Amino acid sequence: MTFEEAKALIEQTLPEKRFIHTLGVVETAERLAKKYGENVEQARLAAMLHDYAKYFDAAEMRQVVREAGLDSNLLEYDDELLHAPVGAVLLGRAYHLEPAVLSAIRNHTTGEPGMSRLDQILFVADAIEPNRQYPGVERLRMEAEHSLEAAVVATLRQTIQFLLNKSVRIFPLTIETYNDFVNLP
Ligand code: DGI
Ligand code: FE
Ligand code: FE
Repeated sequence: MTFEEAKALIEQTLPEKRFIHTLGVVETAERLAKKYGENVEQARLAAMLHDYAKYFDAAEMRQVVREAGLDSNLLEYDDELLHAPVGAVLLGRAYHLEPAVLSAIRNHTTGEPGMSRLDQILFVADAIEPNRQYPGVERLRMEAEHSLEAAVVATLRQTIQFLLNKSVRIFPLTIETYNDFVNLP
């Protein structure tokens, strides 16, 4: 799948506000890929597609989790978590996409212990793209300028704090990713 094909698909799949967020993620992921020496085309494509399933019906996404044999733990947590792994499964079935691109899409919400540099770039770009506005985003943007791993940790800290403040369940993979990255030198 080419970038232009992905862009046309996403423009017709997502509402305008989410498409604008997506364009911000593309721009940021491209910049980070150049800065950290990762594959720019893969970063742009993964960013364009990352929220493909964001507004899909939750019951249908839960069905994909069962039928595709995804982690059944996903069914015990917020439906917001489903769009990343389910999006990767559906895109992988419908289009020819490299495993590295599908991995970045799959891991963009929770991260994953040991995730690739491309995964890290999309994970951070999603949190800091120019249209994002929340307390602490400027600090994350600064972290991303000096260390990708530090920015991953800072993004997870922000997410976990946000979830704690909302008194909602935290998906174990989010904590596992935090633990994996926090002690890196
Ligand atoms: O899809 P986006 O809004 O661009 O960003 P995202 O894919 O990072 O999704 C963020 C949403 O996912 C946000 O509503 C918080 C939620 N989320 C992220 N990690 C966890 C989580 N929700 C729960 N319950 N547990 C998590 O660990
Ligand atoms: Fe998302
Ligand atoms: Fe997003």
